[in-house]
Amino acid sequence: MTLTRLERCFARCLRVLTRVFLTIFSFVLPERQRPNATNRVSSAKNPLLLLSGVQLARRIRRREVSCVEVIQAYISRIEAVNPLVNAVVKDRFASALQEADQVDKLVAEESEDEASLEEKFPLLGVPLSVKEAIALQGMPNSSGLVSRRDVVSHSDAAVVSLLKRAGAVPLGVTNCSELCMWFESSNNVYGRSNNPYSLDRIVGGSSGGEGCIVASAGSVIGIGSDIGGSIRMPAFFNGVFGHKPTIGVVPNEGQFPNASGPQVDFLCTGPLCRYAEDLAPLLRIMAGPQAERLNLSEEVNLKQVKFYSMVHDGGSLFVSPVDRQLVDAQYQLIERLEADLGVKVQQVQIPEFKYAFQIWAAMMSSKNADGKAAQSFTGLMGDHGKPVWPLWELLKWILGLSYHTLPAIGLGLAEKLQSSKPSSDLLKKTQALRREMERLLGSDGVFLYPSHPKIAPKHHHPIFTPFNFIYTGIFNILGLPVTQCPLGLSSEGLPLGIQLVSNLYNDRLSIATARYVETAFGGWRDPGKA
Ligand SMILES: *[C@@H]1O[C@H](CO)[C@@H](O)[C@H](O)[C@H]1NC(C)=O
Ligand SMILES: *[C@@H]1O[C@H](CO)[C@@H](O)[C@H](O)[C@H]1NC(C)=O
Ligand SMILES: *[C@@H]1O[C@H](CO)[C@@H](O)[C@H](O)[C@H]1NC(C)=O
Ligand SMILES: CC(=O)N[C@H]1CO[C@H](CO)[C@@H](O)[C@@H]1O
Repeated sequence: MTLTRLERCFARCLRVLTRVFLTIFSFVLPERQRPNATNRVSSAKNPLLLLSGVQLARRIRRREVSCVEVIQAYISRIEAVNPLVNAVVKDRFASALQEADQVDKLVAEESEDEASLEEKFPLLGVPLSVKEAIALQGMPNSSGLVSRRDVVSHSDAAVVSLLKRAGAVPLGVTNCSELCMWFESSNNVYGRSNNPYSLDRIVGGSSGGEGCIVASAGSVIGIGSDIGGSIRMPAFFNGVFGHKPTIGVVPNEGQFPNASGPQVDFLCTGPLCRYAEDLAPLLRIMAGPQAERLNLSEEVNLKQVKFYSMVHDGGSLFVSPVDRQLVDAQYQLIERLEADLGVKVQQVQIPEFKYAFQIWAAMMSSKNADGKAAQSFTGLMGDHGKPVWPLWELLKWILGLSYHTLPAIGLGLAEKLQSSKPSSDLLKKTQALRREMERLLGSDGVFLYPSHPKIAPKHHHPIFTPFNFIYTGIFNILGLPVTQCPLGLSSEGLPLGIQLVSNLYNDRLSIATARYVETAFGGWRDPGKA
């Protein structure tokens, strides 16, 4: 498809308007008084906060530390950072401490050897945070929708019960964007979350509270969901690891909103974590019996992996250019890979990435094989009651009377304007991209691609760059597994990162690469020391 003149003009106007608005915005909407002088969270002092989930579980099993001590350290940390970042929106500290006590009793009475305890409870006693939209028994299940503010989960989502069974101890639930469809985590139920490295910046979305609390050292492992980058964007903006698994291996049951129609083929539930060594164990547990398809225990020899790299999408008119610092970091990574592993990273230019947004939009609004379309967004905004009328909500919003956020209203409007039938040209492009990526990645390829064109923007700014999510979103259409991996900090002390993509069911390749990158670039950095 060649872009029509109208689209081109629209994209250009949007860019000019963005600049004008951003300038005006910074005057009209000055940020509220900064809550502390450094504008970020303090550093994590308790050494228990600086161990991976796997290491914590090992120490608890060996009775080197009590689970109560670990959980208490995390509760204190959340109490210290949450007034600044507003990531945990409902806690269950008292229950978590009781469960920790039971863990300690179990370990004390356990007659079995350590190995069998590990086998049974690989995450014994490890603190866990959960995105509010994913059901955790006794916790709210509103997805930031005001009409659902009193809905309480009566059971656990599938992944939550798998992680609980593995021994993890949930601390509470974390903020997300309204109906999980925006990349700033702000809504009229819980307010807005702030980036731990710079409180005047976004945490991303929709699993923004997860990215934020994991990066703040208020949690070590967490659960998010991703239909356009909702795990990877928050992981990127907050400088932690986030993995979108191969489509279909991790169960999505028990979240609101859940996928419907064609979206079932794009929505993935997956882990966020501070330490790369937790990625594989988390994925193994979250995938349940499906984990067998991933051969996660198979040793990966990175010297035999074929690496490919693309530093930008080829110049889509809808998307911001990639920040120079991100491009530089990607080149540094290439150099390190070549020097350390003796591989040759091949630069590729796949033309279809330029049309990623058009492809994503067409696929999301198409019908699935049974001719079913997705549940309408305006219908979800009405919580399965009467669909809301977005233009009316916009008028109310201007008067300060709407219960909905501006991005949600905008998405509702966009849905009304969108044609529901993807052009045959876009379908062809989608197939071409799918074939090209599968051919390139084979059974031994990893593709490096920016996680997002911009480093964590200031609050409100994503409204002017709504299509930037497509750097992550395109991989939902392809179903491929992707690990977002931190790549150090920018000159302003904000996280840099990259997406590592591998072929279907080859999650172990992107995860093994993430472990290497963590060693080479230092992984997560304490925001208090940034
Ligand atoms: C969360 O909300 C959805 C939609 O109302 C509901 O179907 C689901 O049962 C709730 N989840 C739990 C576990 O309560
Ligand atoms: C999605 O939600 C609908 C309606 O609440 C429910 O019937 C269905 O079972 C849910 N599916 C999943 C996979 O949770
Ligand atoms: C997993 O291992 C089996 C047995 O070696 C092999 O047949 C299969 O292709 C492997 N799958 C992946 C995704 O590597
Ligand atoms: C900043 C903010 O609005 N925080 C809110 C987060 O959600 C909890 C629970 O509803 C509220 O008590 C906080 O005021």
